[in-house]
Amino acid sequence: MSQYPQSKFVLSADAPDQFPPDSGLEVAVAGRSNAGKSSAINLIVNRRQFARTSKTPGRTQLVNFFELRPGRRLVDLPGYGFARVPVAQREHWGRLLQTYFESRQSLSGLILVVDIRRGLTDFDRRMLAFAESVPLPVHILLTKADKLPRGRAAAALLKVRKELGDGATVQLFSATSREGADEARGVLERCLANG
Ligand SMILES: Nc1nc2c(ncn2[C@@H]2O[C@H](COP(=O)(O)OP(=O)(O)OP(=O)(O)O)[C@@H](O)[C@H]2O)c(=O)[nH]1
Ligand SMILES: [Mg+2]
Repeated sequence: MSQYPQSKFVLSADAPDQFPPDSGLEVAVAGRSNAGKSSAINLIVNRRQFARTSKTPGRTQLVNFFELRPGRRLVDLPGYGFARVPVAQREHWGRLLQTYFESRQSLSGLILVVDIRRGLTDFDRRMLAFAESVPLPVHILLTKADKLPRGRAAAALLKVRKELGDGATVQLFSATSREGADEARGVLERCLANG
């Protein structure tokens, strides 16, 4: 059963004036296109195809708001770094994300989803710097951990942890093997507990 029986999709926004009321608290999920953001949300909420996943990068092109329970939300952000998107659209997403991060009062944490086989990319580092400037607590899900042997997954975790220092927390995660779901839920709930 879902840990969030009251969870439901709220709306998809293509412009800031479509965002739902900025009250309560919410945690945003960001990351490169195709990293596994929507899959991570589905495992955390424990509902299949709650957030839509796809093999085609760039699937989530809107800011999708989900309510976990009254006044507590999870936000699926459009993936960044997908090259085959027209420049105009990429700029539109960029502005949308920037407005979201700069104006959203209820934003209380960021979950950054990173494909463990790629590690942190420059896009991710930019996102981390941005979160630090807000400031916003960041938790990284090194996802698709099922794709690596245990030893290499552990080494990847150490490497990212070293690079981050105290700047953010990081864990192994897999939407396929369900590894790390409880840990991620714990971090999410701590972010949603204050206020
Ligand atoms: N093996 C494995 N595959 C995964 C995992 N998480 C996601 N995938 C696959 O990776 C692809 C992309 O997953 P999504 O969750 O749609 O990724 P996303 O980050 O939401 O992508 P965009 O919304 O397009 O930016 C899909 O084919 C998923 O099935 C995982 O933990 N393990
Ligand atoms: Mg997605």
